[in-house]
Amino acid sequence: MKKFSAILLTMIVAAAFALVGCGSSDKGSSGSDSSKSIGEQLNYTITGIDPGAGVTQAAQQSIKDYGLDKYNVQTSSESTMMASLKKAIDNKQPIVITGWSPHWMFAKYDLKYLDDPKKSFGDAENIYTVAHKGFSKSHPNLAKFFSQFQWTDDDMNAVMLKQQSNDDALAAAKDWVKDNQDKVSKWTKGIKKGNGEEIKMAYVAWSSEVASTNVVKAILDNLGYKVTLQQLDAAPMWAAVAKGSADVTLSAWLPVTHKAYYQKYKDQVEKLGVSLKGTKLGLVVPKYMKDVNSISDLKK
Ligand code: PBE
Repeated sequence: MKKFSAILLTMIVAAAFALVGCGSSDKGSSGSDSSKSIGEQLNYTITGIDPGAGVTQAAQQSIKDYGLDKYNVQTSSESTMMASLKKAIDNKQPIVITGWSPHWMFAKYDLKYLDDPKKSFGDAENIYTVAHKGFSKSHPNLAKFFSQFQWTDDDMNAVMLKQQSNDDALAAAKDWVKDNQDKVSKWTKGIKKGNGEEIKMAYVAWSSEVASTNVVKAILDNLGYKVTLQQLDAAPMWAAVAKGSADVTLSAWLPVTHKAYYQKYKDQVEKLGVSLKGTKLGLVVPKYMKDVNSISDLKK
């Protein structure tokens, strides 16, 4: 009899443990478990993009600058990072990503940049149009166009949002070009029409660059040029422009983000202009992460 009650007691205790166990795993699947530290909740992971992106290097630098010793930057691609962000937001879970502006993420979600007093992510910078050296001599007309092509955050955001709802990035860009002829006519002022002349543009599959590159293709194709686009990772993209297998890129963030690439190739390339002023990079979190406002808060 004694033995039987001992078994019964064991069973009750086991059942109770099982219930508690269920309860805590429920907690894990929705919302954050606030008994854990911020680092534990994040699995010590900064969700990032491609290894060749400047923002990836800056995130790695921030780990050093702020002593986030246990953290890692998980590299993937922008689309994978954005899918992880969506999933975290759907479940109201904590996440920290490598963000930048302009980007459509800020129109779609309630997000905030983490303060970066140590400037691991640098200051505001510009997006440059960079060509293979000698381009402005061999293509003065197109070089003039590129020097005149400068737009704003709002313009780029409008194109990025159109491209979010249209899988055909070029069709979305053409749409925007059609509706913004006042702007286009300023960029094409004094530019001669092309005669099927070919130009190769290289870009990286970042939303900001997909937007600018397709808009320029739409405009120049309309003018009678034949623009071909080549999508590459950041390092081969810079190499392609340097060696001349691509003519031009609109994907050069300077002076900081692509500093290493520019230093490497500066004798083989030339700047044609600035297409957008005042960009920003940083670590970005959903606004519901109320206790995390600066990069050093990730240590909590
Ligand atoms: N980005 C978008 C790039 C430049 C353009 C911020 C992801 C980078 O980090 O290299």
